[in-house]
Amino acid sequence: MDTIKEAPCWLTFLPGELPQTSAPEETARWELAHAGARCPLRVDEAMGDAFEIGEDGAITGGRTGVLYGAYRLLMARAAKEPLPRGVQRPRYALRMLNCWDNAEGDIERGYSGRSLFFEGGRFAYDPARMRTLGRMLASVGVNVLCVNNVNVLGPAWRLIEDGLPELARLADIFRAFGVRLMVSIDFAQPLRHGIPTADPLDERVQRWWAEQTDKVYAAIPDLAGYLVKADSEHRPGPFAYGRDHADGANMLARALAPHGGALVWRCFVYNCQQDWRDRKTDRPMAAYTHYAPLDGRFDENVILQVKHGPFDFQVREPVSPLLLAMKQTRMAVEFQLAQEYTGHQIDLYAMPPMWREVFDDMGAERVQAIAAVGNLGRDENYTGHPFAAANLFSYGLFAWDPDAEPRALLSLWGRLTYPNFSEREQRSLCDMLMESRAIYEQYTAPLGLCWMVCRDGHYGPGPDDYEYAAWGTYHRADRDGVGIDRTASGTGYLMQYPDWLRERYEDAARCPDALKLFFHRMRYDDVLSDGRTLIQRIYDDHFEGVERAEAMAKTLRALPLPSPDREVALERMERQLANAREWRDQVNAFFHRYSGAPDAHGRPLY
Ligand code: GCV
Repeated sequence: MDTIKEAPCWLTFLPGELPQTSAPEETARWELAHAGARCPLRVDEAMGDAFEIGEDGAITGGRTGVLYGAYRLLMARAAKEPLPRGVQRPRYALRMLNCWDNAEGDIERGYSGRSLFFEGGRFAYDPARMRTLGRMLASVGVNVLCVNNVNVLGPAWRLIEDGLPELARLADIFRAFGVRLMVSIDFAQPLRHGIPTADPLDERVQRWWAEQTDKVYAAIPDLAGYLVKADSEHRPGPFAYGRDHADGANMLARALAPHGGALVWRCFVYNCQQDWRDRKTDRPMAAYTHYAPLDGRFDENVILQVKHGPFDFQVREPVSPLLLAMKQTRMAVEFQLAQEYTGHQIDLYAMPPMWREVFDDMGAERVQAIAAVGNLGRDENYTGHPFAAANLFSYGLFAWDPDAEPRALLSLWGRLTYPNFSEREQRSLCDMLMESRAIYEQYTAPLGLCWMVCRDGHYGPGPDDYEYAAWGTYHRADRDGVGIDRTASGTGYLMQYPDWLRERYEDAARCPDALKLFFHRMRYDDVLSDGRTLIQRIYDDHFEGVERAEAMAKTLRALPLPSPDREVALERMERQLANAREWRDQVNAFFHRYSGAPDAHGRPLY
């Protein structure tokens, strides 16, 4: 019998012993019985993921629905929250977690240790940790787990070939938690089999994918599908054969269709070999330019997965215009729980307030699925910083119900994770998380400017690190001003938006301050809505961001966090403070040297 030493993260409401079940409804029964809850279960297969908790505590639902119902009931009891009433149905059928784990055991943009799944080119996992992960995911409703990196590197291509028996064993473990596996595949995989091309319109290629996919489904009949990164950052794709992405995606989708699998095709496609001297190519325009004209050409089982902003998970971006453009295509929005540009799970950055903004602008009905890059790893607490688990927890519940309020999600996480806290302590933890993103934003790149991060690893400041590089990520700061005009008179990016968003951003004076430098080029002495000049606002934000981080550190020290969370969180907070000060001083010095403007309050500029 597998047991875990201590209930990790928010799973404090479950016993340490782990279920050894093989189907979700059995897991539901096991969890309820072991938690001492006498709740009858009624399985109504037609309900799928949905469930209803009756007045008498009976749970009715599909095979996965009863499992979600069981977890919600136990969570609500532990957090002393009212039980959800009426039928609870997830907004999206696919609530996906994309892990960027490499077969060699490292994780691309991973900040919680090595891979939970792989080591040395093969599967190497602790079955108890897999079951714990299954529990974590199912408890918040995540139902698809893509185990390997979208950059299919090293031996990862073998996963759907001789790696199938092992993949099938892993799928068995997760099946008990209603979690279906997905795999990232290499578009050029047929080239490994003596086929001289990966052209999606070539019959030999189509046949190879159809036959290989039959073998995959013979091993794992409920695989959720394939995830593909093509023609992006040097990955192979249909462009090499003069084909477009509808040709590429549909070819794979047709191999999956007989098995009910989804083909999830990422839209992170842009020119990563740009000349910084070129002022006409504007990277945020790329995804819309490639995909919007293809609307209506994708097969039913294709889902286009689009990053929430037009760049790449920056601290603040507007919603991607592509998400608003394709009305005849199934779409998924992609978030990144791994804090690549948002503090590496060292600095605090709770994401729900950002998701709320994206959904408020996009509208939940614009997408048919949701995905997030995972923040998991082999660290004892799974997410590096114990508070980074709040992002995984909240993501699952948000994917289930995108109308959820950020504060409610974070507060539920806090109450489940630290049941020893008083009401006051719960409130200060929640306040801290709720303002963590705003604080991080204040001490990093100003007002939606993006890309002032250190190029080597993406942690810490590097104001000019991306300025003369090939990635299409420029701020164009000089002695007069900073930013790129993305309106009709500039690059024209703004024209990719529907009218109501265009109107929000197009006038520099009325554009919200938070995105001012995303959309406009401004002079340092331009005056913002609050009467401050741009340069003074940059200085003020950076000083204030550090002061607020210091206040957060004080709050953290006063919380009765249990060990080892306390030691880990305090040590990371010291690193966050050092990082915040470095950002403040480098960004302020950078703009001071260009503008020559003193700080109105005489604070040190270097
Ligand atoms: C998986 C960014 C990251 C890459 C990542 C890529 C993507 O560019 O830095 O590590 O690659 O996004 O989302 O495909």
